[in-house]
Amino acid sequence: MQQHPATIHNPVLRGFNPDPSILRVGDDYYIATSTFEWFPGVQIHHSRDLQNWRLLTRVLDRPSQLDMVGNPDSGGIWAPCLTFADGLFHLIYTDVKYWKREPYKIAYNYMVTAAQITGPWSDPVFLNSSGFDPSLFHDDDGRKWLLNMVWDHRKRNNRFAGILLQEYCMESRSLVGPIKNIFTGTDRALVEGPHLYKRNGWYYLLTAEGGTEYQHAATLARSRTIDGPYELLPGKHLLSSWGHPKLELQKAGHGSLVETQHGEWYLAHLCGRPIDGKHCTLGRETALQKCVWGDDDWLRLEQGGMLPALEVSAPRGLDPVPFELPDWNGRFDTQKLDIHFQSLRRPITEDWLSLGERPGFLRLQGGEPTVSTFRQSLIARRVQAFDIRAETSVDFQPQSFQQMAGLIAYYDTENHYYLRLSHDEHLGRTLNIIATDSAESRELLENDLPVPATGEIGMRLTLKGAHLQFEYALPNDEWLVIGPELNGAILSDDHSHLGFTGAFVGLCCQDLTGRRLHADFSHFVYSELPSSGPRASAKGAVEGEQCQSALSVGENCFP
Ligand code: 6LW
Repeated sequence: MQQHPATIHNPVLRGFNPDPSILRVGDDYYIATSTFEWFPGVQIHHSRDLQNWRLLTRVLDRPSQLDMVGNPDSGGIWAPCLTFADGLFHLIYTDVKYWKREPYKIAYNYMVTAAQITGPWSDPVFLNSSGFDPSLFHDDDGRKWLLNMVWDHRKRNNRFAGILLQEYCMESRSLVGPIKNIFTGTDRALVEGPHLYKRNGWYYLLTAEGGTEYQHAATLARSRTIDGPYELLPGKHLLSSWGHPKLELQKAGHGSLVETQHGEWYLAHLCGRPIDGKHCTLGRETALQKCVWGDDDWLRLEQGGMLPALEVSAPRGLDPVPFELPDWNGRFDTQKLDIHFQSLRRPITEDWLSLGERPGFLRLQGGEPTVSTFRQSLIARRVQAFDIRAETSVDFQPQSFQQMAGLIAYYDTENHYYLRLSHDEHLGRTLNIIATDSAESRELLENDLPVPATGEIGMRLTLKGAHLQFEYALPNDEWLVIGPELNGAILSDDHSHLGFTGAFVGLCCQDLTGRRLHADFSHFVYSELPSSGPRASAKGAVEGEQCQSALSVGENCFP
């Protein structure tokens, strides 16, 4: 018999998995996380013990549910809310069409439902667009309530103007009755991410505050009536890492609660692990904290205080249930893409990606350049460890400098590194690295590197903390370094602008002539290297010199 491990090791969902919405149905636990511009939308992980998690499914997988062509970077799916009632899973989410510039946001809130977590999920019901982070609360009298933050474009200092509450009618599939602002938050400000719970005659409102960076927090308030007034937890915040730069889990906040079969409570929450005190290449991740109810009917972290713990007591009475995870060898000799791959903004369809046209190869038809927010031919997977390697081999016969294919380390359209094979009028087939940093793109090698006119070219990249290096291999030859060591910290939420995703590695193909020339890839192997951890990569973090060791823009990251 297996020994009961006593701890949950955080983060439980490593790499870009923010805004967790946790749910238990019977003996099954689910966490839904935001996916932004990556398609399909809304990632769902599954567990039976809160310790072992597996990526189970993604919900919004057809254009009638989600069409993100043209959506901005870090737009798309923000903060889903997953609940279960009346035999149905309900998933509420925002599709953000515009967000970066003041003063407006364009954010549409929708609901989809399904009898099974793996679908099929319904087409969306439009809810409202008054603000983002919608969630649904099923009261014990059968009524349903929608909450969302309200965005006030008028006010310079408090655009996050509070949490709206309105009743949702299942029969008419629409919002009904008065709209009330039930909570305007604390002095941490920027209130968002509401979730409502009921226990012992109290309504508990859990919100996120402080913005989704280092000042982030989860705030708890309660009321005897659903529409308030809400009184604050003594100490205001259930969770925050702010002011404690030595903590491994930074940015702790935006969360949701679950009660186990045996009456224990856990908070699933957002966190970030900077590689150098500032930059989170793994994006915002999901961790769990155990919580306990006091005699005063307030919920607090089991460890006391509001700081997130790296190791947390596992639930009582739940035997560990590890999953047999499918082990893909990286070769494209299957008919189905590995679940970890996602595309940008549009679904994967045969008109740009095929596993069947050339058996044993993934074929990509050349699409738009890597800066496009429309139709890129790009598939990639999350980076989920600090030190990783990604390797491929590409068979590609470009006839024009406008045709390119290769291996990409991608944050968004403004920040990525791309080792591409292309064509030069004088040199024939050539390699170069295109660095796009803060929306400026340039070729890193002064002169393109010529390679033989035919044959597959091996490409790989190694990312260790903030150090990124590309290599290439000619047919039947060894790996050779290409280009300088690059600053991997640009592939983070914290580089040139606030971003919400995380680093990806993947394959892509462009044909700017419009002729849609294809490239064939024989494999894509992603591996996590040993000794991978922020402490290994960022000496400053161990010594608590996080801000000082940050690259260039460290100011204001800690109090
Ligand atoms: C999300 C908001 C937040 O909608 O960041 O961390 C936004 N919290 O609640 C994007 O994830």
